[in-house]
Amino acid sequence: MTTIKRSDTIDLRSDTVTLPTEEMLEAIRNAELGDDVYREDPTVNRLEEMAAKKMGKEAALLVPSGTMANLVSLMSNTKRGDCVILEAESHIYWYEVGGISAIAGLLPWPIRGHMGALDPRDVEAAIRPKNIHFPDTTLVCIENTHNRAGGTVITPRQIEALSKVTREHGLKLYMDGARIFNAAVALKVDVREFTRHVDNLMFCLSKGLSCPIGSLVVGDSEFIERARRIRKILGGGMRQAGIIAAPGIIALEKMIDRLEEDHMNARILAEGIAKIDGLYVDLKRVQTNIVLVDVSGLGVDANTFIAELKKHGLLASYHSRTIVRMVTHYGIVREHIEKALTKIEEVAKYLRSQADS
Ligand code: TLP
Repeated sequence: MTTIKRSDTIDLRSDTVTLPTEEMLEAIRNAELGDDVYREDPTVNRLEEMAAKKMGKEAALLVPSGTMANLVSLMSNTKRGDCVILEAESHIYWYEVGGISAIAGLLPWPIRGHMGALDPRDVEAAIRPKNIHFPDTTLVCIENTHNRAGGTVITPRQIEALSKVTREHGLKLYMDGARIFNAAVALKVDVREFTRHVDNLMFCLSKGLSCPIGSLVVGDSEFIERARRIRKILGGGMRQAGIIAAPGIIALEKMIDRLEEDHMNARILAEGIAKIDGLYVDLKRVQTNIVLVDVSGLGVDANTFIAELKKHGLLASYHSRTIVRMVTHYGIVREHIEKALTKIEEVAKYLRSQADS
């Protein structure tokens, strides 16, 4: 049984809007609890063990959000003042309120990737040599799937190529794997194909996997011990966190394979939009559950288009001046996609008529 919002509005702003399943709510109610700062919450311990095993790493740590997972990981992989190479459109660089500098005290060194993927040669060229003037470059971050690139998958082979460079130069390789299961489902491979070449990573429970809260930081035991202390410094040490972990266990057991449905819906949505006059979708980028729609052909900006969609009961989010983002997720079924396409078509027609008059 599923819990779906009783509303006619179709919400494609993000997969973060998903609601927990009935089974998750039941699991929260029945979870065995303890104080997790003392490491005595059996449900949290179980989820962390499951997550580590699934990712092929030694240990894992539950944190409240993806943003905290990235911050804890940045701080656990570096020392203050270090230089961190990351993709110029990455979530860490764009959407985390500058925590990388404001809290972790790091110098972000952005490099533009191709469809979200960093070129190992660009990374190698960006590593600062030992020099009195330069900070130490100690970490490279990748994002998989890549949100702003349109949910694109960074392949295991691309990660392996990057890891050769990071290993050669003694740097750590970290993956913001907020949507790593979308990547695994898209390529139909075990998630460990993506994790084996990185030193550590995080993934989110609260996006496509539909949990209300939670992300996991995963890596070797020493790294996770550091991460546990840093989580505490940041105020993220939680007590009876089993109420967060319980739905997380269900997510790992039951919500991964169904991501395929979100990917199929995104594809149908993207192909439908691509046929509408004045709208453009780069279909190569539609590899998982995100669709980026360029509305510049209608002569309007993204905010105008989003406001019109809203009047028709369809919610989408802002990506950039002329690009609108739509994300498919649990709770959105094929019928919603058909309805969404009708609404988008109506809005496009209206805006075209406005441009002509
Ligand atoms: N992304 C959200 C917004 O913050 C943009 C979204 O709607 O897509 N890494 C990646 C790749 C993410 O997409 C997000 C959330 C995070 C980290 C942060 O996770 P939370 O929202 O749990 O802090």
